Amino acid sequence: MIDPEKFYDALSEGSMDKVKDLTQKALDAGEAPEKILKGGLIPAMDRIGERFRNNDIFIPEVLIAARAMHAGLGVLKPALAKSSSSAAAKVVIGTVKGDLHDIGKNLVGMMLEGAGFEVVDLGIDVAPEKFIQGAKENGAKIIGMSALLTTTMMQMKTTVEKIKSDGLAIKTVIGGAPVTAEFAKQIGADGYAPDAASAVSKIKEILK
Ligand code: B1M
Repeated sequence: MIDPEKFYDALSEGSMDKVKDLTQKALDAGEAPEKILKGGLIPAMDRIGERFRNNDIFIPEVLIAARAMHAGLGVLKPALAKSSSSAAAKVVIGTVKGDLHDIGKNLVGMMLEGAGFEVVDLGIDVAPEKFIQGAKENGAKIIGMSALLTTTMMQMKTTVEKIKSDGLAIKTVIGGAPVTAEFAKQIGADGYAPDAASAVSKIKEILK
């Protein structure tokens, strides 16, 4: 049984040990890793975001919550990897230039690895040229971009435009809280996914 309140309390305290413990206990109780994510960790982080928006907490608190979230994701990673598998193809992922948010991007990476993809994670603050260079160097046919800020979303457009103007056969999938399917269509991206699990299905669909 996943108790979202307990996950929220542990994230608010920034307690890596508590978050790891709760995650491990849920796994030991037979809960599916995806359920622990959607029913525990993600709603807890959303509540942290809500309090941040309301100026109820500030960046240091958000940072320690994010660190604790990473600790929980670390416990889930092997379980997510076991929960599904598919053909290995390379996917380059990263958070766009000017953007330092990496929790969602890391989740996408984990789910892709869990689905059998080989993930090349370029990290945060990735410029359009770096995405393209990363894909070329690794022979990846698809780039996954994440953006959490309305101000950095346009970096996705720049990357898509550069891929097209260079005539490269590289597909793009985008996501992140402010990103929408409509925006993806507007900028000519090949796909949009609202969450990490759908990013996997979208990438599979595009590579088919
Ligand atoms: Co920032 N931040 N932050 N922040 N932060 C947001 C995004 C914000 C919405 C908070 C708010 O105001 N309520 C707001 C953005 C407003 C806007 O642009 N509209 C904001 C702001 C303003 C800022 C700063 C500018 C604050 C400041 O300095 N004044 C600053 C910017 C720094 C920068 O990037 N240059 C900043 C800094 C930070 C921290 C460093 C403190 C920290 C990041 C730590 C880290 O990532 N290591 C942080 C955090 C943690 C957040 C919130 C609270 C949580 C984000 C998160 O990790 N969510 C966030 C509020 C919120 O979103 N509720 C907020 C959990 C994560 C699992 O969700 O990343 O959305 P998410 O990923 C989802 C989907 O979006 C999707 O899958 C995931 C779920 O399965 N997805 C993809 C993500 N990428 C995908 C890619 C895909 C497909 C799906 O395909 C490739």
